[in-house]
Amino acid sequence: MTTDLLALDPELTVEDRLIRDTVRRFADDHLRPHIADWFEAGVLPRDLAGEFGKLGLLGMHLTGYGCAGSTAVQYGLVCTELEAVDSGIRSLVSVQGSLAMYAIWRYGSAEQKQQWLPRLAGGDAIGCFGLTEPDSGSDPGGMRTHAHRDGPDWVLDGTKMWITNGGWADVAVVWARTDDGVRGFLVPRDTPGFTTQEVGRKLSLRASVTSELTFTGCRLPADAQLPGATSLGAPLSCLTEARFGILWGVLGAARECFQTAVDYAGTRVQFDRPISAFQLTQEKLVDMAVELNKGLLLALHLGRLKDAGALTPAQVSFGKLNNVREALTIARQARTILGANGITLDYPVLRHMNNLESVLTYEGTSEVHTLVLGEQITGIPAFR
Ligand code: TGC
Ligand code: FAD
Repeated sequence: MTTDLLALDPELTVEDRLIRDTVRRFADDHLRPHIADWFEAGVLPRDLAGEFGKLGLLGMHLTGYGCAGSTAVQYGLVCTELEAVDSGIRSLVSVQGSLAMYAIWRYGSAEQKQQWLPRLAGGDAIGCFGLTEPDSGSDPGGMRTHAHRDGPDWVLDGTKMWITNGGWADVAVVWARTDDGVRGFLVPRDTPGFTTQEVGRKLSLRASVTSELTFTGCRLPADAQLPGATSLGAPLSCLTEARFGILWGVLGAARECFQTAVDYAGTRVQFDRPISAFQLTQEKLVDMAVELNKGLLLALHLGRLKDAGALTPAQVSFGKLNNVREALTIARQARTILGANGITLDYPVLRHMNNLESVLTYEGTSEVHTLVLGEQITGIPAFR
């Protein structure tokens, strides 16, 4: 029996498979045995960042400053293995590498890169990325957080909401309105006036730190500003990086749900037969396998485009829209196959399903990505 119905595995290089299998082994040994408990308790051990740093996973697709310089496909494969455990674990890695580190790597000064990137790559420091606000999510251009000049300094005021890694972060990459448009700032943890508050009572992404960041008269030196970021396009370009990881990652969650359903259906007996022998169950498993493999094919294609420097943001929207939507459908189908057992934390499917509800919303909702593609097709932006 195989789940690799399109024979995609041989398409990977030996190095791709080595990296993937190393991360899968780490996940089996150190993450999978604990994840249900972490999710139930609503915690994630902070020292995982150091472990991921040692494995070279943080900012692995970036070059220099202790980053591994891996290919986009390799980064995608790692996201898949991490999210097969839990979306919260992939979130930790993608916010660190694709949002916080990428912003500094692409838009930071030489000093900012030198100060932060090696520590972030090693997991000795944690970063977060503050774009969303309580009143501006899909429309980040409506942000209220603002920075104004006071002599050579900047003074930052405002609130960011739903920020992954926020409560842990040693440095926050914060996007704010200025007299000259949107700019990015590096705000160290100990900056007076910078506080964080955890978002509680979550039913999704429980094994992830999600925080509100508040900035009250935060005085920052002139060199806290990211010199290369000169418009809203800068944070949006970071989102493209993170969305790329997500379109691979969710296939891990989908794979875990699919495999759980196949295993369960093979051993669960009703009406004197394993439920996998019923045509209706087989139809569900086939639908899941078809979408999972199509998603992988899409991810590999987009990964190769990215490695060739030819991937466009709209193509990333295509991948994020399709793969998250299909992963969620796969999780829901798996849940039905597990019957009542599917609602517990003894199996990963409802945990994944709940997580995927967040993934459907963050990094651009399915509606936003639909409108991005709608604009590609018609030439008419329908956002406003
Ligand atoms: P618009 O006028 O279209 O664009 C402004 C400038 O940005 C450029 N641009 C992009 N560049 C790179 N990548 C992209 N994806 C880009 N999208 C737009 C654009 O070309 C333009 O450049 P220029 O040079 O002409 O100025 O901007 P808009 O305000 O109309 O917005 C368009 C829209 C709705 C697509 C955008 O606002 C959007 O993507 N909204 C969704 C917001 C979002 O995804 N937020 C995510 C926050 S971070 C997060 O969720 C982390 S989750 C944790 C985890 O990842 O694990
Ligand atoms: P809204 O923008 O208020 O949208 C609500 C609904 O309206 C959605 O269905 C949306 O698609 C729809 N809608 C909005 N505009 C339109 C339109 N023009 N046409 C049709 N429908 C529309 N943000 C960060 O900056 N950093 C992070 O690290 C981060 N981590 C997150 C972690 C978690 C667990 C979650 C849940 C969110 C996180 N976010 C983060 C925030 C996330 O990016 C936003 O939730 C997301 O962009 C959507 O914004 P919103 O929740 O304000 O929803």
